[in-house]
Amino acid sequence: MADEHRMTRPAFTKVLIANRGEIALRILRACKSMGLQTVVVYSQADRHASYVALADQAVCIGPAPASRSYLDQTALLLAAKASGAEALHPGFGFLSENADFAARVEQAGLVFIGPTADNIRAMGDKISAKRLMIEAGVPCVPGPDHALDADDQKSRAVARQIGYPVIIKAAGGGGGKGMRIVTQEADLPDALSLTREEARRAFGASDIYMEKYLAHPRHVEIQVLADGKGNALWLGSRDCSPQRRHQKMLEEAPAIGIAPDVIAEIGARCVAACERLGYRGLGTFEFLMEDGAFFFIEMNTRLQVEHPVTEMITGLDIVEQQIRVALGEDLTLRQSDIAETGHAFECRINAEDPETFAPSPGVITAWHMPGGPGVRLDSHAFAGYRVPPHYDSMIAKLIVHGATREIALRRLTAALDEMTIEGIKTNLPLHRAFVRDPQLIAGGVDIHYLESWLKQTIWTKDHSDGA
Ligand code: MV4
Repeated sequence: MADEHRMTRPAFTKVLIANRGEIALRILRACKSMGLQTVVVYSQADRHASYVALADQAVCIGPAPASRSYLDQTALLLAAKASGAEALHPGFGFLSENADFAARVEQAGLVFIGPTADNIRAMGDKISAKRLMIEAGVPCVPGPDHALDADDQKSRAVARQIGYPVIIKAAGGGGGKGMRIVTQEADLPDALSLTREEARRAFGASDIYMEKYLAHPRHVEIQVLADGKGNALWLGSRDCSPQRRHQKMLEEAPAIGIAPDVIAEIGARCVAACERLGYRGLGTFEFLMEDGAFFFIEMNTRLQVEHPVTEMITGLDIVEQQIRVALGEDLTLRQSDIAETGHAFECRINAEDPETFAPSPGVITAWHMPGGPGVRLDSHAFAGYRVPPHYDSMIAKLIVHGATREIALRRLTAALDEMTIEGIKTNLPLHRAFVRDPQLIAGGVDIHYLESWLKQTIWTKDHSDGA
């Protein structure tokens, strides 16, 4: 009887979208396709955003600064209560990987569309995450799976055993914050105390750990989906190596140059880790790949910016899948149902000066978007839209798919050339030049490639707007 009830009555019918911009619209679209009611929240700076008018309900949660709106937990919970929402989708960034917030949402009687607070907490501590991965047989970077001792002599022995260069990381860090490379023993004591102090200040916990430093890896990640009831799937690989200051610029799926049996083995290990953890929802296992070997570095417990490239090669709506497992549905998909077809790229289009990377907020005066087979554009922007200065500068994602990497890359190049955005500066000219780079075309560039290309290439002459 109870089971029958659960089958017929969904856990929620109204979703509050606790985010903004492109991803708020993406989540809104998924909710609408599932027949779910939608509530969007917005700051005063976002009141004219397109998705605010498209949602069933909209609630202003505060002034422009994120700390007083999208990061204001109490305001979000009040908006949920006032609007009658029964679930909350955090999107990415903001509160999406805040375990305490996930717990508060659940305590308020709402469904958090994401992993459990315990899942988030376990992966948020990079040392505990590494230990769990080792237990599940996921290959990790050489180095201990415990925090470094307060006695620096012991750390010196650890570093000698690993071999220089080593990297010191904060347990509470991730995404490039709180890490330091050490190339020789003489530099170790300062690196240890500086990273500890940074960790204490930034994350409130001074635990640090040590790994072998990999000098020229690619950033390869595995998308997973789990229902928290023992069913987990891996949804292919992505290569997100082209980045600047830990901001990804171009992503593709699948990651090329990896033997199918090698990536399938890594995928199976990620699935095993999810099953051991009782993981629920979407997740990403991040790896560094060097000389054909894989090394786990961290797990992201959220929907990611680059999820569309996975959607393009698998044919799945992974936001819908994420919402389905949050509804309490069992995964009915099997690993054998997951097929990767063709190749996909994503360019992150930012409102920024393409040479200085300074943000370029303001009114978009012209907006022409590309189309045609295999071309997808995820954006909340339009002609007349004012890009606010208060948030992340990403205003659009151009995603293309093709039967082969070559076809997809040609479609990407053509689509970038078709696109017009006027009134603000964007990184479109940079993308147009980068997709024409022979090394990028060849594929398999490492995580440092874009930054060195930027230093060495005079790209502005050839592919600027109107040139
Ligand atoms: C590393 C590494 C080299 N060796 N760990 C940067 C962000 C965080 N996710 C981990 N990071 C790195 N960890 C070892 N043992 C190099 C990086 C790194 C990086 C990783 C992925 C994508 C871009 C990066 C840029 C600089 C450094």
